[in-house]
Amino acid sequence: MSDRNIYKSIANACSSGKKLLAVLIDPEKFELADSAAFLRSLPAETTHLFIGGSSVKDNKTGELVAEFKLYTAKPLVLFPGDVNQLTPNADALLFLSLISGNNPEYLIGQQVKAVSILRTMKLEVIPTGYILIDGGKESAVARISGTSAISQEDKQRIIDLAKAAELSGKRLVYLEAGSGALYPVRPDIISAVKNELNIPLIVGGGIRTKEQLSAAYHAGADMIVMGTAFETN
Ligand code: 1GP
Repeated sequence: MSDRNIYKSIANACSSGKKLLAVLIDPEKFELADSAAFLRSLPAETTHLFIGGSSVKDNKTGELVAEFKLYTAKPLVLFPGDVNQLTPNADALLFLSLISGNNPEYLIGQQVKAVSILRTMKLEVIPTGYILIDGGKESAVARISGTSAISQEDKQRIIDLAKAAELSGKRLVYLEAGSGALYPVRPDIISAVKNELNIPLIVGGGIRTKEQLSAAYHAGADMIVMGTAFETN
């Protein structure tokens, strides 16, 4: 457990216009022995490390968090696909609700299962509205949750979902095109959502180039999540 207030630092960055960059590491696809070199190789702009995957076996998440703690002081934030990925040594947890889909297991089922685990952990829990948007191919999130991504043509629904998340008490909204998406969430969607929100906006999925990164920031993303770009490069 950490005594840092991760949410407050994200919200402060958001209100002062500082842009945040989270690098996502999937413990299932990562060699622990590479930790030190990997962390050294990240761009200086990296502000957070997100840790999670669609399905991670055994205690790989806990092992990865413990190993990373040896080499970095950056906040380690859990971004879990399910309750098996909760581990006490992280700095915070994105408590995700997949509000774009109608699968109760990912709207509230996993969250209820998490409670008895979280009671033992004292993790900082950040309620997050998670919205899956079409990125040109079926994502692991869609496959595992059995829900469909929202078309980028359905802009008003994306805006309304994001606002509904805020009005329901979520502290963050995450627009997700899916890891390895062929194309990211369109800038005009990001700016329309941002215009409606009073809480920080995270955008991820399919962002690989500096141009895509700055387009998403310029449109209003407070934090961008990149995973695949750092897996292959
Ligand atoms: C996935 O949004 C993240 O949950 C990151 O996506 O791997 O495409 O960068 P990429």
